[in-house]
Amino acid sequence: PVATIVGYPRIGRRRELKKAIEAYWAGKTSLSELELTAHELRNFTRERLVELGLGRTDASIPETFSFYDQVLDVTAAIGAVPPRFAGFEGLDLYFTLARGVGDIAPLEMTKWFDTNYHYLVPEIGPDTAFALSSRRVIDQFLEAKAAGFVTRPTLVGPVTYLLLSKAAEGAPADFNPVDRLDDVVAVYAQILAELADAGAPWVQLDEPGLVTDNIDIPAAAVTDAVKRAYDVLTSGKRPAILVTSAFGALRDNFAALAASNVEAIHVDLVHGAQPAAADGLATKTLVGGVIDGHNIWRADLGAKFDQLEALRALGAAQVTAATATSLQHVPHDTADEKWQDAELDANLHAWLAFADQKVVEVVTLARGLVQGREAIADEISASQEALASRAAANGVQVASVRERTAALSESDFHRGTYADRAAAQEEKLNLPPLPTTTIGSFPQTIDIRRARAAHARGELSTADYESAMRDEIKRVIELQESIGLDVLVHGEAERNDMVQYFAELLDGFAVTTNGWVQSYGSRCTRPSILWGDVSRPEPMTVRWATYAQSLTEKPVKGMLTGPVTIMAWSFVRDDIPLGDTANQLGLALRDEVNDLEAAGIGIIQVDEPALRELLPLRREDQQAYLDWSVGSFRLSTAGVRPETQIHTHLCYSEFGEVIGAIDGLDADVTSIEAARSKMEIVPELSEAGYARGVGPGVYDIHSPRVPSVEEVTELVELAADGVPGNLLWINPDCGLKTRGYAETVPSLEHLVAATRAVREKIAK
Ligand code: THG
Ligand code: ZN
Repeated sequence: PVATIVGYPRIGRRRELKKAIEAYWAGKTSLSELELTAHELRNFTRERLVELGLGRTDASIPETFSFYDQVLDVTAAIGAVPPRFAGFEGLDLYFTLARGVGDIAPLEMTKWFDTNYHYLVPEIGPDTAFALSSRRVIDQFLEAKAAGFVTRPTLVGPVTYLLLSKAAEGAPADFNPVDRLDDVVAVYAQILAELADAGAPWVQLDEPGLVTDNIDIPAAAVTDAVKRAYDVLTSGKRPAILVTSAFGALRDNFAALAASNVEAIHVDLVHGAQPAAADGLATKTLVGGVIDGHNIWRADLGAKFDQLEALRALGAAQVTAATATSLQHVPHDTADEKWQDAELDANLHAWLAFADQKVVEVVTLARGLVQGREAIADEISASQEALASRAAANGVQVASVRERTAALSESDFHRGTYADRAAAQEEKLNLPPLPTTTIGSFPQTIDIRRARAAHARGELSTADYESAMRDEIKRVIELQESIGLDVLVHGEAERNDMVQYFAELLDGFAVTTNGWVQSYGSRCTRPSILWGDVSRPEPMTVRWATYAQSLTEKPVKGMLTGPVTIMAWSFVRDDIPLGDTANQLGLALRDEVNDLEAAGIGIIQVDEPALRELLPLRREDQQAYLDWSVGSFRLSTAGVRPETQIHTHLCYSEFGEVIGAIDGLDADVTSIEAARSKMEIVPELSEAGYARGVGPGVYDIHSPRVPSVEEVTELVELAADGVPGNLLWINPDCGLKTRGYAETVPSLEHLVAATRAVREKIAK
């Protein structure tokens, strides 16, 4: 095939798969109904891809359906099931691996490269037994064949699979999952043989793991693993093999693959430079990943075609066109969107490319490769005109925003010394030792969701909606007072999603109606689209915060989402440096922070749960990222007086590379996840030089379990051992939005009781 894609969204244009899976989990439908929906969705997808221009019978359509996750699919296929799941079978085993049941913990979930997709981490030990255990990949090829398609079965490749695995509990300290490569490859070889028997002309093995810097394994060992794996896989009965990369350059692994007997190598020319010529290419197909599968912008087809022509100079037998990554990271189709503002609607439809538009781009480039550049001259001009219109459009470059960022100076990023701030804050806030608080959100009840949905449909007036939200805020304030918390929150009833809420209120953003992207399993988000220069037309949170503050004598925290997190969970611009957008957002939030302060809010929290998420994959790129990301946070918070206390919240317990950056944020108080790791983070933070307020989470909100007073006391004492009393805050791990009141109230009561007990002990 001359045109192909690495992968396609599988959740369905209207999230059909999500709904079918959740109905099955809820016991509302049978397994056969779920299988039928999935079958129909797969055939619909194949038909749609043919309609968009991919070949029906030339193996250009990749089979990238998954019921939950592509890494879990391999775990199921090779039977790499940890012993605690013994007794489960088939799809029930599959979903139990993903979700756990009772005391059986699910596989851990973690981010897939630098996307917002999360995969399930395999647990591999020296004794893990591997055997072909699920034939879904073969069955789906046959299903396609029965419907008149010849498609390309796809699996996460063996090297990436093991690089993404963690050592099973009890494995020796020097064990690495990659040690099991030969055993895993043996099962892959069996799958390839069965695919060949089924008549598959091609198979795709995704090896994005080859582009990243690995902490545990030197690059040379990874390249050795590539050689070993593909030596074995190319020696047996098999379809032709396409190895895909994605998310960066293959570096030395490119030469290793070129020297191997695989038939085709995919290179990501969006996130990595063109590889150097290598021995062995003369017999291979080079698949040029030129269309970005990770953003939503329409491409300059002329520039992309240039890249493909440059690739031809490497002397491969054939060069073809493809996406740089799977399209699973973008929504289905811009045709499903209609923006209220007519000018914005016309603009975005001309500028954006979701998955379906990107398939058409690839198909167009492929036609150029076959018929010559002239044959696609019209499409190239149209794409360039769209880009020119975007560059010149209202709102893309806003002079007043540019003037403000250009005028920034070093002092805009700095507050006074922490010692001065701490003294001023102590005098102003007059809090007890070990102050108690929560991270910000309270449970989003069904009534709140209903009110928001009714308001969105126009069935509930804005006045009635706002009054319902004010009632909820009042209830949450009274509840926190009765529980005895020291620093209160308004509970965020008025917010749908912590990023979308701000995207709707800031200039420069658009939100979508159907632009769902899978986050993990059946869960999706609708990333906002950052298309123009960002500014804040008017205050966003001030009236909610001041209303809440008017109801209580205790301090109410102002709650904002930080610039890095807003960017991490949106589709960002590709026409200006990320750091420029970060500063625009930093200034917009700074205005909000300053307005909150002026309105009498003495504590303001700016959450950055995604600070670590956006960290680049390559070490050489990380420092520059940390500089602008930390800078934008400081910009947003450095405009306040010393007595105004700045908090931040981070959502993860392993800081790794970003621990220094946390200190760099210069927040007065940092709350972090710590309950599950038994406060390990407390000494790590102080070793890294952090010596300001810290709120290590003392109860795990990710579980519905109510922790006992004793349990919480133990964690509070542990934390108190590592942090001076005047710096320690007591709070749950994370926001309470996803919990119910039934667990939330007793858990917080236990938190307050435990804190009081420890305070008394310390006083003695
Ligand atoms: N907001 C945004 N992006 C995010 C998160 C977020 N990305 C990373 C992280 N959090 C992902 N975690 C989740 C958790 C829950 C859900 C999605 C991603 C979720 N989604 C609902 C669903 O799929 O049913 C839909 C939510 C909605 O209606 O908006 O539950 O917090 N922006
Ligand atoms: Zn959190």
